[in-house]
Amino acid sequence: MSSSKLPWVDCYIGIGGNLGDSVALFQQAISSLEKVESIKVIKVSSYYRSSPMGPQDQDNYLNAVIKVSTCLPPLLLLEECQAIEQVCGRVRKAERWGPRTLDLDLLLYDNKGFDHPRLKVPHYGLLERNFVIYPLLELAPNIRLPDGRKVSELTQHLSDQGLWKLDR
Ligand code: A4P
Ligand code: MG
Repeated sequence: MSSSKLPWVDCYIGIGGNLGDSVALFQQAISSLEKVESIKVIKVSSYYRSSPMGPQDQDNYLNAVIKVSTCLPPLLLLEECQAIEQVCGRVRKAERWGPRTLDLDLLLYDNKGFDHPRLKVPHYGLLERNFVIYPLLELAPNIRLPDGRKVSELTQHLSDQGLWKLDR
């Protein structure tokens, strides 16, 4: 029975990668999300090429944001995302912010905040990363943080340097 399930809520997932065929891996990840019964993919932002944050001796990234609706609680949504990362060839290495095939970060879950050892929402890097904010605001220009602050106002001076929107 579905009575134990939560109501459907909107969530935003950041997607990034810089190893392998990133466009194909993004498509694979999006189709994998669509196949999960408790997740509906609502909209995908434009794809952006971005210069790497962290170690500079790695390729540019491809980034985008996916809006989903889900009845999964946050930790189960994270686990679905991590399972998809694995299927798409993600290997976790010791190097911080090193190259990766696919990274799925849970940016926002409904209008709620979570602080759990395995999950912090909003994602800790949300407001500082142009490769997250520009695609997010493309999907949801009026979105707010759980504390009510408007994301577009908090990031209005965030430069788009090192970020290139791709034609699709
Ligand atoms: N975790 C906690 N909160 C969250 C959340 N909101 N969403 C935990 C996802 N995971 C969350 O993540 C480490 C742990 O964070 C997880 O086990 C989960 O329980 P990870 O994906 O295993 O490792 P990571 O991604 O290497 O670490 P981190 O610090 O999350 O890195 P970021 O922030 O994902 O940054 N440059 C460009 N241009 N574009 C990029 O997309 N990405 C990174 C990685 C570096 N440089 C980049 C980009
Ligand atoms: Mg990550």
